Amino acid sequence: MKIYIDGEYYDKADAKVSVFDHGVLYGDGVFEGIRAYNGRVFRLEDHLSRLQDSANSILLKLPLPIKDIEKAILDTVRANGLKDAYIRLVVTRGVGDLGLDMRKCRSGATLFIIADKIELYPDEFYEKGLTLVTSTIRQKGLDQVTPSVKSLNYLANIMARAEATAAGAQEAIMLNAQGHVSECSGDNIFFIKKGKIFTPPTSAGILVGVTRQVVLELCSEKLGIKVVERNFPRYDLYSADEVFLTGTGAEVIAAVKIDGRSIGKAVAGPLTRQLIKCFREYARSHGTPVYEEAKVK
Ligand code: PXG
Repeated sequence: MKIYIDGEYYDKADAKVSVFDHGVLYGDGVFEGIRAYNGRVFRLEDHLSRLQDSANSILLKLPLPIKDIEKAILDTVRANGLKDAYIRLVVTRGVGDLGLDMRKCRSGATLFIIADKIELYPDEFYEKGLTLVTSTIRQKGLDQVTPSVKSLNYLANIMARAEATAAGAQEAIMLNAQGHVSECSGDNIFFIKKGKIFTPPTSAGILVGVTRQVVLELCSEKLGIKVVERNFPRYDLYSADEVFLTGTGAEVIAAVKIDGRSIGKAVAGPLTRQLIKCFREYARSHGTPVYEEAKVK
């Protein structure tokens, strides 16, 4: 495996950053998780634009112009000879001293890129659906570093996911301070009731998922269904016909059990199945080509 760090490639064992990097000392940095399907990087522009927005929001100057970061991503996938990949891009504040002051990180931000094979939910989960529990950990408020910033501070999400695992579930729902559903530890959430689709708005405190955006587009353009972005309590999930999650790793996947309640018929419902199919077809035929022979549709 070849890992990109600040313009150089390293073997896995040698791919290291300093213990004085503020990414390590304070979780001071931002990241992206991106997928490549069959030699094309999916929604690369959307991921890079979110990276730029996250960086701006924490006063972090990216070490390279976006065009050069795009090239580094494509080069890294190519250097690893991958067609289907999970790409983790991380920008840390860089090497500083043992203090919070970001001005001490004089060498500037560090960018590293890992391109690896993808680990997915087993196929059966796409038929049977996931089990969710509500986490006791609240989503960060909008008066904190907003959840829309994909920052290196993922502890709340990690602890929420640990609660799900301890309860025998795959994902955890995070409520915001108002008690509204915001998102899951690593996925956005949607529900379907009487043919209408609902999802929390950005103002509920969510990561504005790239997959979420694609699903909004596919619903309106391919399925002719409008998605309503509004706040809702857990009750709406419990009484939904279908619930599904979206994320780069999971794509689109049904949730059929929530806090011990069965949702709909307790298997992936018809609209969710249609969306899974629609998303898969779309994701596998669109994206930025990594190798010359790949053609953009
Ligand atoms: N909310 C949170 C908190 C996330 O971390 C999403 C929503 C979905 O966003 P995208 O842009 O991916 O549609 C995420 C993304 C993993 C993994 O390894 C997690 C994510 C992405 C890729 C891999 O669990 N989370």
